[in-house]
Amino acid sequence: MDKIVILSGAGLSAESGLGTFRDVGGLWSEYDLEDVATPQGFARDPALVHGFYNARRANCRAAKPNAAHAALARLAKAGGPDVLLVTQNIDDLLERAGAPGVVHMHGELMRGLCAACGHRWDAPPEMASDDPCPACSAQATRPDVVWFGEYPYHLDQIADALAQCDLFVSIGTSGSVYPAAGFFAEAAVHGARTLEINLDPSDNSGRFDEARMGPAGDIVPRWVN
Ligand code: BV8
Repeated sequence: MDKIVILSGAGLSAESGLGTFRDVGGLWSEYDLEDVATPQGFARDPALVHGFYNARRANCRAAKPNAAHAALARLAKAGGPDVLLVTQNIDDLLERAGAPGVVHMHGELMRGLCAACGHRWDAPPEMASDDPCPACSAQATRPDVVWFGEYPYHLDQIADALAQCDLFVSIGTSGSVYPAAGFFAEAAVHGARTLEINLDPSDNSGRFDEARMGPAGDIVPRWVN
């Protein structure tokens, strides 16, 4: 079997009702990214940021995986170590669809992080800064997500996979946030074929070997099968 790396973005979860960021009416049209997705914004107003993520956590709990999540879960289960699901998304819909080994490079909405000791735990529905850390009791609770200016998670594991894969697939991302947006070029330099599945052209459309435009819920199951 080909070794495949699949990068997903907010468009993968759009048909599950979770907002994207940069589409019309997206999250960045309602909130200023600087206020809710940077460490500086969190330092200025932690309650605003926790409120932003508590609302998204409630939406996520109410959402259901869609046909694209289910198809990727089937592929990852069948492919074992040859298929790596890397996601920019912080929702847990791929896991709830049964996908194994999902790599959340921008963190996970359903986890809390202690800024004092680094402990991570399953987030309660509503999280606040003064929630005591279950490990060290410090009141330094933040969402376990990667904000702008912070280092994404699992970059070494992702770089190794990009260097060895035969096929790189990008699904539901505008290709506007780095380093994720550069992964397709990294894979291509190492000889991989590249495929983009997206509703609309992204920042890097035209630089992929192949593109299939349309809703992930239609395109991904057909591509997987
Ligand atoms: C970092 C938080 C240091 C969690 C997010 C070059 C190299 C490295 C860094 C940079 C660089 N240039 C600039 C930077 C800095 C910065 C950056 O990229 N800025 C941008 C704005 C220019 N990057 C960082 O700060 C990153 N960290 O750089 O560390 C470093 C340096 C070198 C090397 C390594 C590290 C940290 C970035 C993470 C920020 N955190 N979110 C959260 O709240 O979720 S980013 C945020 O945007 C989300 O994580 C999201 O995943 C991400 C990308 O957005 P998309 O998923 O693409 O969503 P979007 O709405 O944009 O697009 C949706 C797409 O879906 C559209 O194309 C649409 O057509 C499509 N679609 C819609 N519906 C459907 C669909 N497709 C299919 N079917 C549908 N139904």
